Amino acid sequence: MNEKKVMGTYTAARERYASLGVDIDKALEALEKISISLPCWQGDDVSGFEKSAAHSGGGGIQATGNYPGKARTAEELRMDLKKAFSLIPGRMRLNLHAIYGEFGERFVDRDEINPEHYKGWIDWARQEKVKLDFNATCFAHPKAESGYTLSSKDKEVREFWIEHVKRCREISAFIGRELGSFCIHNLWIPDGSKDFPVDRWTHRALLKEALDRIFAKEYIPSEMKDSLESKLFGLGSEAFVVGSHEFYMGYALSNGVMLCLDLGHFHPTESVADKISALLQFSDEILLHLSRGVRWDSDHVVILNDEVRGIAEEIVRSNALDKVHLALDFFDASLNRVGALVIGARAVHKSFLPVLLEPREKLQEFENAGNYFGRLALLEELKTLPFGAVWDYFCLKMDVPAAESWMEEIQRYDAEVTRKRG
Ligand code: RNT
Ligand code: ZN
Repeated sequence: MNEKKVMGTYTAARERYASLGVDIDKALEALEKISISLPCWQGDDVSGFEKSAAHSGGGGIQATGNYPGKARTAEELRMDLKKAFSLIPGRMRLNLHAIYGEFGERFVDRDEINPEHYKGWIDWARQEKVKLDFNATCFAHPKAESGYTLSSKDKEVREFWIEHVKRCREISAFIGRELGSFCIHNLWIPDGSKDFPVDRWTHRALLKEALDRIFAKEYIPSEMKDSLESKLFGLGSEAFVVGSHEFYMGYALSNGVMLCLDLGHFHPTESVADKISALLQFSDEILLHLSRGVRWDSDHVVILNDEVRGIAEEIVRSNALDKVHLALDFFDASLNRVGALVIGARAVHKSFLPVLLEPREKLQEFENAGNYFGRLALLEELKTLPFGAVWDYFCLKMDVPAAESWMEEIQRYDAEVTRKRG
């Protein structure tokens, strides 16, 4: 889309918003500050770079599809991510999983990883002006095949994963220190069972004990912050999940750790948006895994749907933009992987714009006066305001392609780069 066209529709939109008393510049200033953490695992179907047959099933994470050209090495993945970043406006973060270390020729097991293995990523992040987040990988490993990791009744298995997660926290702090910005270490474990257990208690008691040992070491929050991610059910954990929402909410609130809410990890009719203003009364920060649940899957590519808009509304209306950390979490192997990242990131970023452009005072006034007709009518009218024209202008301002013009770049990259991979 050319600049002249963008400016034309933007000028008209600006007038329309001005008639409602909305300050577009202020909205765009806030939009510019929003940063979203991109999941490195969308680039290669959660495969990672471990050199071993050890990396096998176990852990309920399963990408489906076989679109050609997934990244096979750290270099390829970084190249793909750079392409994605070039098509996304705003400050970027990259979310790494422990299995994405650069381990050299030797097999390095999860209880042996150290900051050295992530130096390549840190150097790259510094060069690209990207901040990093980190995740322990407690799945896709023979020691996760029983369905239990930190909450396993087998002491050896438990100790192995405790050591892994401790190291992941250490690595996260190292990353944060090196890059001069906090690194969020998120912990999700697959623990649970396909059928109804008779003993839920012991697994939860063991998980609590394991977490206490893991979190015994304190780190400086400006270097690293911990978060805990619950789930409702997963592949192979349909009947019981040890780390349920109540479990982690209890743990997080009583231990000063952040909670991570994944949009795909709740009952389909449950509103994650509604939880934001509730949790933030008791916790300073939360992490969101922006995902899209479809039937039994919790990891489809994020789109601009009502759920995502609802999240953006709640964050902005609660003045919580600096308290809620945003991360995308999906892996879809059935379409161009770089394009999927761009779709998700642009959708989330875009979802904030209509809320930032709301005449909030007016709406608040109606509500306080009990004028529910006014509130509902204005909210309905706001839905069709030309925020797309403002978004296009914002993209140009941020030096990334406006409107659908970025699609061509993905198609070119697909033909010239990713499809040529063996
Ligand atoms: C799994 C969790 C978890 C993972 C990533 C890969 O259900 O959502 O966050 O998707 O860690
Ligand atoms: Zn998640």
